[in-house]
Amino acid sequence: MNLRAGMETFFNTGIYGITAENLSNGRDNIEVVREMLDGGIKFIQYREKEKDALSRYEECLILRDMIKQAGGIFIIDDFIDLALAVDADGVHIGQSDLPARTVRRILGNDKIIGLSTHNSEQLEHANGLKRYIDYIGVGPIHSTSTKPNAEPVGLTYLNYSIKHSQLPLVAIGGIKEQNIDEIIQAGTKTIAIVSDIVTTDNIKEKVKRLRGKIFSHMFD
Ligand code: 3NM
Repeated sequence: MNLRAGMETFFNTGIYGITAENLSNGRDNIEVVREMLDGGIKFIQYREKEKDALSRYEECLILRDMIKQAGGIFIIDDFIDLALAVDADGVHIGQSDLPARTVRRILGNDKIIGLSTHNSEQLEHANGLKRYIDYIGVGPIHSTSTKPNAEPVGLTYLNYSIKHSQLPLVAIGGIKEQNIDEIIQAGTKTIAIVSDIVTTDNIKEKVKRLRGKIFSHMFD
């Protein structure tokens, strides 16, 4: 596989961290990302739908420098212009965003592109887009108040995608320390967690425990 620069980090990180300031118990995204990095997360997505463009831009300039210094990869959810403006490492897009091929044309060849998928048809379609995208999201595995209107896909679709995806995948949605084992045992190497990390008092220790579970399974 010919990996885009930075994608090796995707495989090595175990946990894919995603911001959610509204769930972070009064802490801002900068503080939360600092803790994630200290806990060893190297692949971080900025997901922020509420703030205005200028606030997002100013925050992402700081995050980009912090994450770069820590040797991490910085992905921006949805906003292609923001990713270009702050020279992030990539973007994550959903099924109703601009087509992957168009996003690739806008971003050029060096940026990472991730695409959310929620069923087998979308997975097959993503396989056909593998020239343009670098990884897929698979979820929501369980129902989650972080994305309340999304229908959970369960382990059935996770197992299907592990078998059939021609791209690296990240499992997401309702995954927590208490139920992560079944996701790991299914063979998932990269797992995205929002609320179980950002709501925790000691994010660094939480992340260490979660990553430890994934890596100990790999060496079983
Ligand atoms: N994307 P939590 S599920 C941002 O299925 C997001 O594409 C999903 O949050 C998808 O870890 C989700 O708190 C929310 O359940 C994940």
